[in-house]
Amino acid sequence: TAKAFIFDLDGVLTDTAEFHFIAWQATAHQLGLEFTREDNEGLKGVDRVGSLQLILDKGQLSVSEEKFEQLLVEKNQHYLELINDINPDNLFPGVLDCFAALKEQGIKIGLASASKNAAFVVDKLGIADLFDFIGDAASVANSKPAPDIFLSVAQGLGLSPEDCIGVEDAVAGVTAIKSAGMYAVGIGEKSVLTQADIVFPTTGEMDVQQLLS
Ligand code: B16
Ligand code: MG
Repeated sequence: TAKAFIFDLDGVLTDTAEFHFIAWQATAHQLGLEFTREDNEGLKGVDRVGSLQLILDKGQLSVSEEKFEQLLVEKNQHYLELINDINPDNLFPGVLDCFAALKEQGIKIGLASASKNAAFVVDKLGIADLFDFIGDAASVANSKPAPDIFLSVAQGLGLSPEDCIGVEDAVAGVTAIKSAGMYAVGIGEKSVLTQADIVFPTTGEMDVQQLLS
């Protein structure tokens, strides 16, 4: 049976996607581009640089390297302002019960987010101390769908990938888990997360006992 659960952050433990959406939309509008909620769906699990590139590609726009960097900095400042007030109420229902159930059975808990703001966010959510290891998106070479972040967390936990269960809401994230050689739990729709070994509609509905048996 598994020795650790490694969680994605946005879309699994909390909904930061809404704040990313507001900030990216402001960036897009500033560039004279449209940015819809549907566009935002395509950015889930994609890192910051990749997200801006997708927005520019869709608008068939190219900017200088300096401008690109400036847009990234501005978007992140805006995003940080937007998430400044998040608190434990922003946790998805059932997350704390799930963590408690895992701890009770001696299962380790890791975090594998593509976000460079992940440590700040889990601190705001009041769950930072519950993790045995928090991955650092800034220190891995390749972002999701590459397995790097999940592998780095397994290593940080002192476990081999086969002993870990990854939990993800994004297609790129599920691919990352499978490439890492882990069992993949998808959160969302089965028809979308086709590579996942099992899918639950929400994190709160995830059956920890079933996954550990
Ligand atoms: P940042 P996750 C991802 O978080 C988000 O889903 C994605 O939309 C965002 O662009 C990415 O983090 C990078 O975030 O700009 O804060 O570094 O789902 O991997 O927890
Ligand atoms: Mg996610």
